[in-house]
Amino acid sequence: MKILVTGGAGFIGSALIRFLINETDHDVLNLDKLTYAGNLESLAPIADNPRYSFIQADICDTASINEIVASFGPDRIMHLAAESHVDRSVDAPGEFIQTNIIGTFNLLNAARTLYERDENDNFLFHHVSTDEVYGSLGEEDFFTEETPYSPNSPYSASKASSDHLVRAWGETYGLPIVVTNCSNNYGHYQFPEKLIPLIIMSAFEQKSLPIYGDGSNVRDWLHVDDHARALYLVATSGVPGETYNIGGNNEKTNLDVVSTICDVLTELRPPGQNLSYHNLITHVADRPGHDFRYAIDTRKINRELGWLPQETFESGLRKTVEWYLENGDWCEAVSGGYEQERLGLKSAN
Ligand code: NAD
Ligand code: TDX
Repeated sequence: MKILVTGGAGFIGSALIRFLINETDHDVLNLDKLTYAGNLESLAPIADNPRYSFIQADICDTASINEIVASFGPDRIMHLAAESHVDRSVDAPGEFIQTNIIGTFNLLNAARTLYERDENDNFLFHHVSTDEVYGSLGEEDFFTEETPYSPNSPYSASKASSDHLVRAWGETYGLPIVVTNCSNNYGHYQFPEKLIPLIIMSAFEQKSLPIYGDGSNVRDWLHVDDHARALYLVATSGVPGETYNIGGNNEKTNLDVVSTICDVLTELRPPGQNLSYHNLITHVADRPGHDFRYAIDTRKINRELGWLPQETFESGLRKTVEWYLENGDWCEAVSGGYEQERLGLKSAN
């Protein structure tokens, strides 16, 4: 099968491509603009494989996208390209509207043209989305595939818009589509703006560890390799027209996550005498519109596709800390001008 992956140089996209190349026999074309978040170093382990190829392109560039989709003629489009960081969407929402909404619209049009041209019964457009489209939960309850959309940040609103476009292309034009909504991912090759790598790197450099607000916000953490397996299963066995929620059944408060990272680091890299990673924890101004809790009801994908996460949070987090400690070169290479500064305090528009 020929699979076009958009955003394959990003965190989840690169994990997916490493999985597709190492564990399946499909041909993969990676289409990525290589924004600050896209790094071909993350694909070094499979870059020389003859089943893998890369093209640098912007999903907002209609002519290029039409040309690439028409000439590659994929059986699957797995669409991950997006602006993905909530704090950046608070500072500068424009790119999120362009890439996440207009870019998805372009890709849907190109997919529709291809589908009508080839009449390929095996074609599927898989849109990779987030649980943040459902908004924020209180102490109880879980997001199901039936939970009404209620996005709160410019990021989640743009992803919700793109989910709706994908659904509409399925209903109106008969394009075979499937949508997955996943909880927070963590693991190796994640850009160090996100909570877990940010905290690991800052702690290691003895910088303060910023916790937004009181740290009681809850996220449901999933290891990125478990997500990649789930995405492949949905892309190959999911029912067109359906949505599948994907989550780790791993709810943690942010304070718990940061404390656990400090514990693991203390064991792996004991801090100097009279120093403590925990003492670096600093409560800072809360994120505007900060969703309190995300938690996924994964029964549909468990029951219908037989998917279960394999990594526990404890083992996955330890591996992740070890990976960041051993891969300072990758972190330096990808960081560019970013130095773990605070983002998302409505500094621009
Ligand atoms: P990421 O920011 O690490 O990577 C995004 C990739 O998309 C980068 O390689 C970037 O270069 C590329 N890209 C951005 N704009 C582009 C454009 N205009 N044209 C082509 N390529 C472009 O993101 P991620 O964390 O890997 O997330 C991937 C997808 O999964 C996103 O759609 C995101 O909304 C979704 N998601 C992420 C998480 C998470 O926890 N990270 C959870 C659920 C869903
Ligand atoms: O420095 C920080 N301090 C802090 O307390 C950062 C960067 C974050 N936080 C908090 C905010 C969140 O409650 O940690 C939690 C996780 O934050 P992020 O890593 O920014 O992730 P989140 O906002 O939950 O969104 C992530 O999961 C869903 C991804 O970035 C999205 O792309 C995905 O859709």
